[in-house]
Amino acid sequence: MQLLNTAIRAAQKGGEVVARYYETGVAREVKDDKSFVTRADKEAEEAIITEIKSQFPDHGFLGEESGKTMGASEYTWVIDPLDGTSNFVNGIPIFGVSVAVLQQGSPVAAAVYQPVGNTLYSAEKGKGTYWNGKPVRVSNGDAQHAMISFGPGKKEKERLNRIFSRVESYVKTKRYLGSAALELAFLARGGTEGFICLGLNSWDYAAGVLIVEEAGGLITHLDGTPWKFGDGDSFIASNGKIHDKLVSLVASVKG
Ligand code: 2AM
Ligand code: CA
Repeated sequence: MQLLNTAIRAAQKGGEVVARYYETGVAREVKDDKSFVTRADKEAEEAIITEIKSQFPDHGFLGEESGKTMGASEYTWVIDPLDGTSNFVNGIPIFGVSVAVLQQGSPVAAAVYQPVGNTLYSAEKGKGTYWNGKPVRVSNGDAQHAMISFGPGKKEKERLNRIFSRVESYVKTKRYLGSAALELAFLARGGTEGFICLGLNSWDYAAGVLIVEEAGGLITHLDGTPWKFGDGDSFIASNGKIHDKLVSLVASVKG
């Protein structure tokens, strides 16, 4: 519980920083000013790490900004202070702060905080997923009525685009939302039915994957075999019900 509370508090502290930058920076002006985002990122990550260190001074860290610091303990905090950077600079409020803690390499507590709207998603291993403090589960929606979102594709943009087109006739709606952490959280609370991701960085999804699994969702490799944190940056996450459908759709698109 102390791990979860710290994850939540740290994500909210980071969120206060990025929200302040978001509100004071007119999107048009910050769009071409990379230093604005860098400052927001750095300051938010510092606020997050300060909060965690006040509770757990010997834990390790892996942050998008500060890189990896090994601690003396079995716990490592994986932090993305601003997930959805492109949305942030374009004045689109789909961005969040992602904080997860790994125990021996596996996420055990997680928080994803969306500052605009003050929305918190959290999960603790074996204890379920919470949306603003209320327990939530993945949806029971079938493929025909599904909304599926997609990660950025990293080095496999063309393949991702082909998959994006391929699912057209099998699902109701498709989205690139631009924040993997939030997309996993949206799936967990039943807002969407799936998230297909071909290459991310581990800080983008460390919190989100626990939030999905604790909400009853399923995450596998692209070929449908079991996936766990540390297995790599490409996976299919879903409500479980449409999982086989997504796996077969992805398989039908040649790499
Ligand atoms: P970021 O905002 O922290 O950069 C966008 O679809 C999602 O993918 C976000 O989670 C974003 O994180 C991440 N992302 C953006 N560009 C990326 C890249 N080149 N490689 C991996 N992940 C990326
Ligand atoms: Ca990110």
